[in-house]
Amino acid sequence: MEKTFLMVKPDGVQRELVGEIVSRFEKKGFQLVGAKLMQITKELAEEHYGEHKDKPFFGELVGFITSGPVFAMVWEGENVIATARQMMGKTNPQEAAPGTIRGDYGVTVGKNVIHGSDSPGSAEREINLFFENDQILSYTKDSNQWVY
Ligand code: DAT
Ligand code: MG
Repeated sequence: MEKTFLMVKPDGVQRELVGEIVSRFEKKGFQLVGAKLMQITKELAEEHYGEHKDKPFFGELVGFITSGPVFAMVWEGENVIATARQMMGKTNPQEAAPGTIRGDYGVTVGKNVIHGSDSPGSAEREINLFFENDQILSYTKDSNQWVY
């Protein structure tokens, strides 16, 4: 089954949106298989956002993502990578549709509440960057028989 890496950013944690965001993915029918509240180091932030290192906003991005605790998660489900991106909405909350997480809770691109892997390659890379193998669980969720 496909897995993706999702993370409530420091603004989402401070604004008490962790429960709301977890709830959206639970209600959708996806399965939580790993989660932790953590503080990202500068080194981890620079590696995680490595693809943006030459962008003008890179310094601001690293500063923001290390500015407070984040809630890192691994979710499992059929087509979860693309579906979670749809549920998050566009990167800029001003372009994100109402009903999406960024559309409902964000105002500016610099504080857009949630991160989600954008492809199978980045999902694998980001899961391995943030989680040890034994922090990702494999378990039967009985309600899956009503989802699949
Ligand atoms: P996404 O988080 O939707 O995958 P991305 O990978 O293009 O978006 O960018 C990573 C993060 O960088 C994004 O969530 C917010 C920040 N960011 C992107 N574009 C920005 C910009 N023009 N100004 C400031 N921050 C930006
Ligand atoms: Mg991205």
